[in-house]
Amino acid sequence: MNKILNTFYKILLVGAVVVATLPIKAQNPVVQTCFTADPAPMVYNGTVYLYTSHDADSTANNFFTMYDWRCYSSKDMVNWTDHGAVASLKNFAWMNKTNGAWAPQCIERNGKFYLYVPIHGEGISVLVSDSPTGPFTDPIGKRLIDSDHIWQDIDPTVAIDGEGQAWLYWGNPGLWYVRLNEDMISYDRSIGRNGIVSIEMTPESFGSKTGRDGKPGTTYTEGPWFYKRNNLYYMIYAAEGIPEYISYSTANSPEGPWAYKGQIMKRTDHLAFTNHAGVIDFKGNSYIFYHDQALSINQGFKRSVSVEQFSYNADGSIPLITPTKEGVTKSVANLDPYQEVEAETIAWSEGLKTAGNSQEGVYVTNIESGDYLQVRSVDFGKGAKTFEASVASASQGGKIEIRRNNPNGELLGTIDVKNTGGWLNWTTVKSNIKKINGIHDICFVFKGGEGELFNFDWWKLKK
Ligand code: FUB
Repeated sequence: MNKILNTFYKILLVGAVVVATLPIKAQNPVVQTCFTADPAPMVYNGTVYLYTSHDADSTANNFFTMYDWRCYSSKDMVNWTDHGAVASLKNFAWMNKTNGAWAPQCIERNGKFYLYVPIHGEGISVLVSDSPTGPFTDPIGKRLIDSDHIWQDIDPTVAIDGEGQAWLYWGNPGLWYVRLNEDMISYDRSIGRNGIVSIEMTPESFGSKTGRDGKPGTTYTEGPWFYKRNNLYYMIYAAEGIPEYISYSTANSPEGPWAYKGQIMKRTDHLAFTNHAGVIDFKGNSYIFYHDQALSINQGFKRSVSVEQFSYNADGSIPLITPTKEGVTKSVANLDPYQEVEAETIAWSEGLKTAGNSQEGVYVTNIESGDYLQVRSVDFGKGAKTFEASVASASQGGKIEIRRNNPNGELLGTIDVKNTGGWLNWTTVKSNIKKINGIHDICFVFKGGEGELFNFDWWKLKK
């Protein structure tokens, strides 16, 4: 993937050279180190956890090639920490699918985290963890949704209403729900058909379209995102297709009836043939996550999650939102560089990959000369004297240049990395850093000879 990306980023880099003293403005897509799709943001404890599906670098059989689910987190909406793959198809010992890890959603209840996942062709299942970043385990050893239409059982979305009732919606091209029991891993079998309620799809509820068979239908296709805000229930979804756009409906009750409200993100050129939205409020702002194909240059099975900030209208309606390259440029918190900062906390990067998971540790890898990563809104306070980094190298090593704002910005310091005897043989290296105070974006620019230089685990400043 990186070599394709390099061409894309070279265009950005040329731009960066021209505006060497300006910060990099592009924040979309959110993740540049791999392909991500089907965003499912969760706000918990002052942090946004962004769960995604994951399009593999190598597409098999010209179809979705998806093995695991990933998680990223942010306290500021511009720097995202990579927690790696937090669950995968291997979590489900009872089935033997090797592809089909589609759109997830995670929710917290009573200190436990429930990750609802579809496995294409195997219906919807649930995993549970004590931590938002896993490890997740399978609490029931079978699929959760016991339906007779498992191929249509994709894209679970879950919310807990004001009375503490959890509702799980899902489906393509139908829309179904269950009332989850308090344990979040079973549901009330007394309603609908063995607990599953099928939503009536009417033009009043989901807009009208003429189907490929010439028959009237609704615009609803897939990717529902269900939530409550100010006493109104929202159902955001991918509509029509292909390509899909994003529409929404609202209701006064979690069970409907739903009223169609129109489009909120139109089809545009750099979007993929699918789209899939997740919406949150965080630190007083509203954000919509979606996916596009910007990193893969128009390959619909290699998608990337992007995000836009938006404002609800006074009546609770959602305006039409334009997907942008800039994304969210305003951070809602500053980053403290005097604590260890994971190297995989990235606002923007070029040429890099990450490896590992949050249990064993995630680190930045695939570092070659000229690659860089940017971290935004770093609060230097009254200034630092020293920069420290944890690195490992089985090759000749290289250098980390610490630059202000962008890869060509003012040089604040340089750190030498030597061979440490192994790619996971971590050592802490140090250098002096020029004293600057206040809040700045910084770039780590990696320099050296041919091939991979070193791995990078964390960094920090010292006063
Ligand atoms: O990512 C696989 C599928 O594509 C999802 O389940 C749908 O929502 C669409 O995004």
